[in-house]
Formats: sequence, C-alpha cells, structure tokens
Amino acid sequence: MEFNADEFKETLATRLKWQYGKYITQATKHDLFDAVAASVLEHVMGYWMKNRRASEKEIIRRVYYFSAEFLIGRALSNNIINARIDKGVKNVLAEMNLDYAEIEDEEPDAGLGNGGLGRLAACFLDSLSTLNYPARGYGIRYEYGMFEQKIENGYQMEYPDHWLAHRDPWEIKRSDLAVTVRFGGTVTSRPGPGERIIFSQESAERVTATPFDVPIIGYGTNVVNTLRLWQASSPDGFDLQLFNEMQYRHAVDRQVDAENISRVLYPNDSGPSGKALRLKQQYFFASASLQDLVRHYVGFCGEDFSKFADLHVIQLNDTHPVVAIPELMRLLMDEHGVGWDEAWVVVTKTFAYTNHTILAEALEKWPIDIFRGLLPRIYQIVEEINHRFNITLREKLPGDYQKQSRMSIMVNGMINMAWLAIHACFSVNGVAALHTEILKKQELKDWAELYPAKFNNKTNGVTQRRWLLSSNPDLAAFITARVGHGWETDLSKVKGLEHFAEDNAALDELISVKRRNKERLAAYLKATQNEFLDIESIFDVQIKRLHEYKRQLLNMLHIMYLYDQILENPSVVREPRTFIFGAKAASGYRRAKTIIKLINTVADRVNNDRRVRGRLRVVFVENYRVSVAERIFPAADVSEQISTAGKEASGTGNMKFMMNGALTLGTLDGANIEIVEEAGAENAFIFGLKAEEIRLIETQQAYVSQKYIENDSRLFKVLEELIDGSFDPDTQLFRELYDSLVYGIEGQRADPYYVLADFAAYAEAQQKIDAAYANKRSWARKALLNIANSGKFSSDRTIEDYVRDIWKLKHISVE
Ligand code: 26Q
Repeated sequence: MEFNADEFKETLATRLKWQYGKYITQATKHDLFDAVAASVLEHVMGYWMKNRRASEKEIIRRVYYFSAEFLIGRALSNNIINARIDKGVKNVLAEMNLDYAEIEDEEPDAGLGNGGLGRLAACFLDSLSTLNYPARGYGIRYEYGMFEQKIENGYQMEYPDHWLAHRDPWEIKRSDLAVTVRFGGTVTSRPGPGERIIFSQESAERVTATPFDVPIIGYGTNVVNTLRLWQASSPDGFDLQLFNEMQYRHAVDRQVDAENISRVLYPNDSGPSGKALRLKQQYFFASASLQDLVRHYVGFCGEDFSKFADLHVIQLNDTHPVVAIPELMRLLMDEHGVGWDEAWVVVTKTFAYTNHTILAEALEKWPIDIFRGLLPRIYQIVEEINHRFNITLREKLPGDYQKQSRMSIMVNGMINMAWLAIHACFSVNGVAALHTEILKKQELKDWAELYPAKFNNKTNGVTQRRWLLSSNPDLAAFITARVGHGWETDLSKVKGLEHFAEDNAALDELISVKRRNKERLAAYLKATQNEFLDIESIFDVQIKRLHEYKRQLLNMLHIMYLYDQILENPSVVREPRTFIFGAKAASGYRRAKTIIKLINTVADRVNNDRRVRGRLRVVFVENYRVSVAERIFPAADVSEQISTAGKEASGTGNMKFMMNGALTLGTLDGANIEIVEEAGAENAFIFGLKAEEIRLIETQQAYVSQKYIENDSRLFKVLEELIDGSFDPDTQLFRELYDSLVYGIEGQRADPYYVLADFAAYAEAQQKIDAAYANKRSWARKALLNIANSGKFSSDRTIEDYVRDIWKLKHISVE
C-alpha cells in the first residue's frame, strides 16, 4: 500500500483529537507515540483485516506457536520497517518538527518473556509473516512483564513492570471471542449414548479468557499474522451481596483471584517453581487457545475431526504449554463425543515439541496433588495416557523395570511434562546441533531409542530485520552498498561481503561504522546512568540472563586478575578494555544476585582507581532488555559466550553479535560450534573444556578443583580477594561464591561449572584478543568475515527448516 503523507498526518491528528482531545501542539511525547502507532496500525489494518477475513472464509493448514513467553520488545520501528513506510513516517514527522527518536523512546518494551526462549518466539513470528506462512502465536497477556531492575548499592532490586500503564496501541481486544476456562471442582460421570460416558466438572472455578490480538507484520509482504494473547478475568464480577455487607475486600476476591492468572510473568528461567499459579497460567492459555481452534474448526468441518491434524500443527515452546495435550483430548472426548482412540490419533498428529534446556532441574514436573486439585479432569486423562503408555512400555522393554519406571509419565508423585510431550508429539527437536546430540545420546537417550524418528534438530536463528536492519542502520547501509538489497529477506546474500575482506577502504569504513555505534552507546549510557565509556577501548560484552552455567563469574575473576596485573606492572601495554555486563537474576536465585553485587563492587573499585584509568573499565547496564540490547549489539567488539560446555542449549545473543561484527570469545557450546564453523576458527577465540571432556570427568567423578588453585597463582590471588576485604570490607559478602568454587556447598561439589578449570584457557584467549585488536584492519577483516558468514543464523532459515520437516505449510498470498 502506498504511503500517503497527508493521510498519515490526518490520522495522527484525528487520533489525538478523539483519544486525548488535544491539538498536536498540546500533545505530550507519549500522546504522540500513541498517535503515531495508531496511524501506523491504521496503515496496515486493511491487510490485517484481509488476512483475518481469509481465515474466516476458508480453513487452511496453519502453525500455532504455543508459548508462555513472547519477548517482543518495542514494535514501532519494527512495524514501520516491515510495512516499508519507515522513510515516509520519518519524513512526515520531520516536516512536523517532531523528533522520531524521542517518540520511539516513549514506547515501553513488551517484556513478556525471560530471555532466549521468549525472544526466539518473537523472532519466529517475524520470520513467519515475512516468509508468507500462515501462523498464529498463542500466549498470555501478562499485565506485568519481566520486572524492572534497578541497582541500589550494587544490589539488584526488582520493581513491577507496568508496561500497560498507558494502554498498548497495537492490541485489539476481541471480547466476542472470549471463552471460559475451568479450575478445580469435582469430576462426575454419567452414562451417555451407546458406550459413552459423559464427564463434567462440577462446582469448578470459572475464569473468562479474553483474547487481545497484536498484528505481526511481514517485511515487504501483505501478510499480517496475529499474536493472540489471553487475559484472565472473572465472569461473575464483584460480589454485590458482600459489598453491601461492607465486606469490601471479600467482595472482589473472586475477581482478583481470576485476574491474578494473567497478572505477572514468572521471572524465573531455571528450576520449575512448582507453584500452583504457574500451572494455572499454563492451563489457562493452553485451554483458551485450543477452545479457540476447536470452535473455528467445528464451524467449518462440524463434529468430524478427521481433518483436524491436517489443518493444525501446534508447536509447543518447551514444556510450559504441554498441558495442552490432555486438554485437546478432553475437548474432543468430553465436549465433542470423540472416542479415546480417535482423539489420540488427532492429538499425536497435531503436536510437536521443542526442548530448550539440558539442565535436568529445569524440566518441568508437577506434584500430582497440585495437578489433580487444580485440573481434576485433565488429571484423569493424563493418568489414562500414562496407563496405556506403561502397557506398551512393558511390551517393548520386558523385564527392564528400571527403564520402565524412569520413563513413566507419572512416578514418585510427580507428573513429568517432558515425558508427556515426547510420548504424544510427532516431533521432538533441540535448538542447536550439539544440544540435539546431547538430548539423543544422554538426557533423552531412552526416548530417542523408543522413538528415533521423532528426534530432530532445528538450530535457532534471529531476525535480521530487528537485529541488524533496524538496530544497526549504518551497518545495514554498509552491507547494502556492497551486496545490494535482498539480504533483508535472504541473509545468505551477505556472503558477498567476503569480496571486500582485502579491501582496505571497506575495512576502514567498517571500523568507522563500529565507532559510531560505540559513540551512540556511550551517549546512551552517559544519559541514562551517567557512565563514561572510552570509545578507543575494546567493548567486551556479556549480556544475557545471570546464571552460574553462563559463567559471568569466570569473566569477573579474569577482570580481577587484569586489574591486579595492571597495578603490578603498569608498563605492560594493553589495549584498553571496557567490560560491559547486562543481566537480570531470577528473584529467588541468591547466588546469581551475589554475582551481580560482585560485578558492581568490582566496577566501583576499578572505575574509581586512577592507576587503571584509560585501560580498564567495568560497566553494568541496568535493566537489560530488548530495547537496550538493540543499542548494545551494534557497539560490541567481543561477544562473551563462555558457558560451561554442554550446558547452553543454543544461545541466540551469540548470533546477534556475529551479525553485528563482534568476534566470539566462546566455548564449544550450543550454537557457538556452528557459529565458528561458519565464521572460521581463525575469526573467533575458542577456549576451554569441551562437552565430551566434561562428560568424561563427570562419569569418572574425576574433577579436582583444588589442583587449579594450587598450580595457578593468579587464580589463588583472585579467589582470596573475594574474601579478604580487597573489594569490600565485608568479608562475608562473597564468601558464598568463594566456598562454592573452592569447597562446594549445599550438596554440590566444588566448582560445579568448571570456572577454575577453564580460567587459564580463558585468560589466554583474552590475551590473544588483546594482541589481535592491536591490528585494527586485521580485526575489522575478522569482523567482516563474521558478518559475511552469519547467513545461517537468520530465523528465516530456521523457519524454513521447521516448515520443511515439521509444519509442512503452504505459502499464503493476500491481495
Ligand atoms: C519453568 C517453570 C516455572 C517457571 C519458569 C520456567 C521457565 C521459564 C523460562 C523455564 C525456562 C525458561 C526459559 C528458558 C530459556 O530461555 N532457554 C533458552 O532458550 C533459548 C532459545 O532456544 C536458547 O538459545 C538458550 O540456550 C536457552 O537457555
């Protein structure tokens, strides 16, 4: 659709008039953001409506991405770029003397996710629309997203993220599509027609699920798919009786209880919390989404469900939505009279499951009593699935009682959601080659033997539209000037940059692009947290959730060592370095929070020590989130990907760094392996124990952390500094970190993540970086080759892999 500047201006003015009763001159920045967003939405609304009408007229095969998290971030820039109206909108605003950057900055992040898994879901939606595939995301409209992090006295403090305080201009409430979800109560059964037994859930708590639709605009196509997020409310409103009896608090109890289901994202990306509310969230959105699909299907095909699996493929984003499996059984059997066997065929042809973690403690298990109390009918169905599965297990593994019990979906009072998923889904995938291999050979070995054909790999990817075109316009222009357009929707085209690897003019321009991005980041951090950054220094960046396995602590111990070294021998010439961290710790993860305190404590000391000025700085970026990531990736020189080998399923930040010309400093873990394979080992800095080596040490229980301390005086020194008051007079502050590395605490052995074992290799790799950066052109050449070989890591490639192997979708076209 052609962009019409006058129409856009008029829409903008109209929105300000009817929404705020203001002239443009009276509008606040936020009013302006809202009006601009509304005008952008108006521009694409015609397409969105056509997409919706098409899906109402005809039922076609579609993928439904079920995810408890969609980490969208901001939408304005992304939407105007994808709708190809960015130049038009920016020109209009400039004509009106409005500052686009300021307006853009008014939009709160839609932080409806913890990290990688949620952001992956968002990248996938962008690619699906861009590649013209029929798709819909289903999730929860959290009233509060990922908490806002403030650093107070070096400690992480958490504040609610009220991102909807000003309403969201992108969403449309669809009250006409609300459904009811039931919790608790008791299951009763009575004989129905023929052999049938009719089950019903009596005196259950009823919760209304209302969908809010958000448009997902493809880049340069007419396809606008939908992200449908459910909000919970009470169908009963408040209790007038109680209110009249002056029981004001109790009068709203039911309302509050229901609304709590979609109140807040669980800010926890590690061990399952085992909290009933979390299970309620999962069932709430799984049930609502399936009711939505079944209702639509019945409208076309009636009660004949033989075509359901041809028309739906549901991708389960980790175990969080796996309760959808028994819920679809329930809907088919209890609400539509389908028999068990027929329903099971539908279910097992419809669902596919993605695993995002190797950490055993993160696989979700629900205590049976919580599960049964909350979802009594679903519990019966899971029990029956398990019963039938156990019969086939006994047939297939006669006598192997250990394995039968290991694989049982219900055992020791727990329901194992991953086992339920693997048993019921037709596809089970990991998210990077190494990850999938580890699943098949170790973590899920029993299952890969039972169902070998289900297992497959889908290496993650990220959308270059957000992570390059939108966030790094200078680099985008650099690329386009050399390989032309086309890479925006086919990232393999950046390969053409390789021709410029020996072109000094190109390399110098790449250096100045990076420099400008560093200046921009420096200006932002100066403005937001009064932080001074040295543009001449190497920007060495680790931005990701705080986790022991991601080893921010390894990075820190090395920084402490560098600090000592510079103090000891100031004449050692070094490239100046700025270590940048961004990380949120799960609220209940004490050790992760202590590591944040350590980073800030060391930063305080180092940054205020004249003796290392101009050589070493440490910066902790507060409240790391998508919109901040968009400023950091373009400015990075070094990408820290230093997880314990075998622990990081894939990583996706590593891919964003690569696209933006940062060099990877990493272990052979997750997608790092594939990144180095593409970039060339000479263009990355790889160090440390390999997954196989660690595996061997673990099976032999052969790890002796003590020898690393004894044989490395550097290590000995920095470890002592954790507890001798060097950085903080309170010698107990970091005692826990020390003890966990040196002695082992809380039932763990010493150094469970091999920080000490990898320290020397890490320090050596850092030294190589120091030496390599001295030659600016040679460094730029490596950066260029990273960009040129990042094609594989577009989520467009990932989506094509899913479509070909799992989803089997046909392209759609919209007039
Ligand atoms: C589970 C139960 C209860 C509460 C919370 C959770 C929960 C929530 C989020 C568990 C895990 C997560 C998120 C996991 C995650 O982000 N995993 C990352 O997924 C990325 C995309 O595949 C990978 O690149 C990362 O390697 C992986 O860590």
